[in-house]
Amino acid sequence: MIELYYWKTSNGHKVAICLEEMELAYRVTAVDIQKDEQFSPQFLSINPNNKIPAIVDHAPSDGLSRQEVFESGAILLYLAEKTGLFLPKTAPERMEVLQWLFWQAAGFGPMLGQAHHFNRKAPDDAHYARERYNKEALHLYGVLDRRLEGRDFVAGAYSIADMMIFPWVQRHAWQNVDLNDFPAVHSWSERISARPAIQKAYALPDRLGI
Ligand SMILES: N[C@@H](CCC(=O)N[C@@H](CS)C(=O)NCC(=O)O)C(=O)O
Repeated sequence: MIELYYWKTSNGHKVAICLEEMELAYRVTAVDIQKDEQFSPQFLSINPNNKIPAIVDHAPSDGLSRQEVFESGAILLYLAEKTGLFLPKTAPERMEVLQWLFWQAAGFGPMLGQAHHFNRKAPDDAHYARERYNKEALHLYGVLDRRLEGRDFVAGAYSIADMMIFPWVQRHAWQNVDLNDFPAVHSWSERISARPAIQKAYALPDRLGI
């Protein structure tokens, strides 16, 4: 059984999607980040960086009694290695997935997170920062759009790289991005939205009543 420490944000959705796609049994502990529950001593003992998502695997494959993992990219990689799913076993296909996974973790996620903040929360005089992150968002969507031209998924078959990137594209309006300007991203996003596991993952907040 896997315990998912979760809130209904893009980073939280990534792991819910992955667990649903892999059909793994899991239970959810909601960590309401609007109520600062990520700072509870119990949660900090799992993720000292006070951010969801995190997991505790109570039946790791190596026979240990538990394995804790934080950082969404590390969690998706852990689950892919545990199940042997959604990550090719050999190079160069494996490296292709991993480089797009890291691209999301190191660039697409953090930059778009700043765009969310400055577009939605910062005071009116934050013009410079807003411009900077909106411009960076357009650059990154351009990179993704060129990558997806003529491809169904980001790196070969549907993989943990797509699961990493998709929930942030779902929030394109918060980033002042019009998906009509990025047709390959748009059709990829529709292809992924149609997957039953995605629909189950996005129904999780309602299921939890949060
Ligand atoms: N790099 C981290 C980012 C996680 C993250 O930013 N989580 C946000 C919600 S989407 C959070 O928990 N914020 C609470 C806080 O910073 O106190 C990952 O990919 O897991």
